[in-house]
Amino acid sequence: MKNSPVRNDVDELRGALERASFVVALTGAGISAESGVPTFRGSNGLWRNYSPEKLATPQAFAKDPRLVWEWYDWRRSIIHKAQPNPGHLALAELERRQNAARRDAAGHGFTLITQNVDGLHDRAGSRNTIKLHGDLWYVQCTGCGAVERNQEVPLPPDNLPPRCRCGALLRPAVVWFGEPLPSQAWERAVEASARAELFLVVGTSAVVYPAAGLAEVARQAGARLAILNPEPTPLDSAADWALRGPAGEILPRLL
Ligand code: BJW
Ligand code: ZN
Repeated sequence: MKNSPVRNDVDELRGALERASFVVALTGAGISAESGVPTFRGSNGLWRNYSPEKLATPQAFAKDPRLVWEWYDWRRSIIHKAQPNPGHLALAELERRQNAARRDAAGHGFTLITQNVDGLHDRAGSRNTIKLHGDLWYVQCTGCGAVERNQEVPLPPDNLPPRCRCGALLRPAVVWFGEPLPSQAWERAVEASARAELFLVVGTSAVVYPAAGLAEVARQAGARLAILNPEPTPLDSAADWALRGPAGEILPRLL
């Protein structure tokens, strides 16, 4: 626990951002909320009364692959129509500024780590993005393991669940509960977090691990921590700043 009270001061955080050589941002579903993409938790995260914890699992897919694909097809249809919002655009701009001003050996002054699978950071222009939970626009064969891009929206209803050329079921190339995160992405995320001077946690309930643990990795290594969220999160008490409000309003004010 920290001794100093958590601060809610955008101007002060902007100053810390300007001085930091290496900044990391961890984003969650909340950053895409203002683009019209439902978050996972909370009443608007529900789909046909199923909680994401019931659908985003290998067990749910094994039991009813069509149901799980219907959920993903619904989400893909929403995300396909969605546009990046000012929060996504501000993080892409922050990356350009940090990289122009200060570069590490690999040429980076900023790393974006996202739990999101929607691709909106890519579409906003972010380049150095680590995707911890995969990408909704790729499918993976449960038989031969082949991974390929698939942007068909909606998927043909008579072809749900979709199948690979080898005959086995295709699944979304995302990380479900109980599955390990992609090892290279995870290693890069830990390494970046441990090097961060300033660590921003944007639009995540911070209840899903190991992603939420990156904030603690950063803090233990000496980073200052800022939480941007309209609601309290379990990380707030360990943070230097907790800015309460929508990411699409706060992030542009930090630039
Ligand atoms: C706004 C806003 C606005 C709204 N602006 N903000 C330690 C302790 C306890 C449990 C575990 C642990 N370690 C591991 C576990 C188990 C489990 C877990 O964490 N469970 C907990 C839930 C209890 N973790 C796992 O299983 C992980 N795997 C693992 O640990 O593997 C170990 C292993 C090793 C070796 C072999 C085998 C296994 C995997 C986790 C995978 C999570 N997958 C999902 C689905 C991805 C695909 C898909 O999209 O369908 O990832 S679940 C879902 O939750 C999704 C998200 O990325 C993730 C996080 O959710 P997020 O982004 O935080 O969204 P919300 O909805 O929760 O929050 C939105 C926030 O936005 C809210 O706070 C709002 O207030 C805010 N907001 N408007 C800013 N305008
Ligand atoms: Zn196959």
